[in-house]
Amino acid sequence: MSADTYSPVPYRYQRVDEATMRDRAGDLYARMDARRSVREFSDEPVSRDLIELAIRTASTAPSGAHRQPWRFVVVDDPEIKRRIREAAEHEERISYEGGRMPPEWLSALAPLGTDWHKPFLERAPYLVVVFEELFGYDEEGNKRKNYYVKESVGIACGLFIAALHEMGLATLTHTPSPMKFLSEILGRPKNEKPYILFPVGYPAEGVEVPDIQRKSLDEVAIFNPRPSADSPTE
Ligand code: IYR
Repeated sequence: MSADTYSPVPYRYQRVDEATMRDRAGDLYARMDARRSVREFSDEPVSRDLIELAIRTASTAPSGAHRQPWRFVVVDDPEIKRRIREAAEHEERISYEGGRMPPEWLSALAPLGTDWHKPFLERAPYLVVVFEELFGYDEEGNKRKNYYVKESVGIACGLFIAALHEMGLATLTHTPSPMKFLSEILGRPKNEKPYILFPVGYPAEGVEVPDIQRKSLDEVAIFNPRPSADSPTE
């Protein structure tokens, strides 16, 4: 743990020339643009050290007050995976067929072809369940606040997805809802809340994905906007 006073060290920064910057950025963009969420996995095993490396990369994320409020809970035990699938499908069935998801939500999901069946929860070699650490504890056991927890954990999850994709593994940002069963099955303490469940593995042979497009740069990036008459002010 670092001291609770400001004691900076030099940043080992290595500048590269602009051509190299463009090459690297272009290569990374092309690789990331080829990433797709998949819902069907091969049961081919994946070495544990690869999962550990992806978690290390995820854990380089910036976080509020550097609290690093993420926990990556890794499951490859078939019996635990079975319990997770059973509980997730129970909740998802109520969501999809028991009226918990309103028609508008169901129609938003229609192009993704999802339903309450989640066989990937048993078939993928790993389930990585990310928990947000809502608060921590100091040395005396008193509660210690964390900051920007959702933002921090979201950034870590983004890096995790990128790390998996870079090594050729597939995943899915799965959020069975509600997710409380994950705390129970995995015996997590009350200061941790389930955030996302990532099945991780190789994609199933011949897997298909929804025919969806990414927004163009113009749609997602706005340079130097000015106040306008119809922009909301409150
Ligand atoms: N949790 C459900 C429903 C679902 C919700 C959203 I938002 C998605 O982008 C995809 C699915 C499920 O996992 O099927």
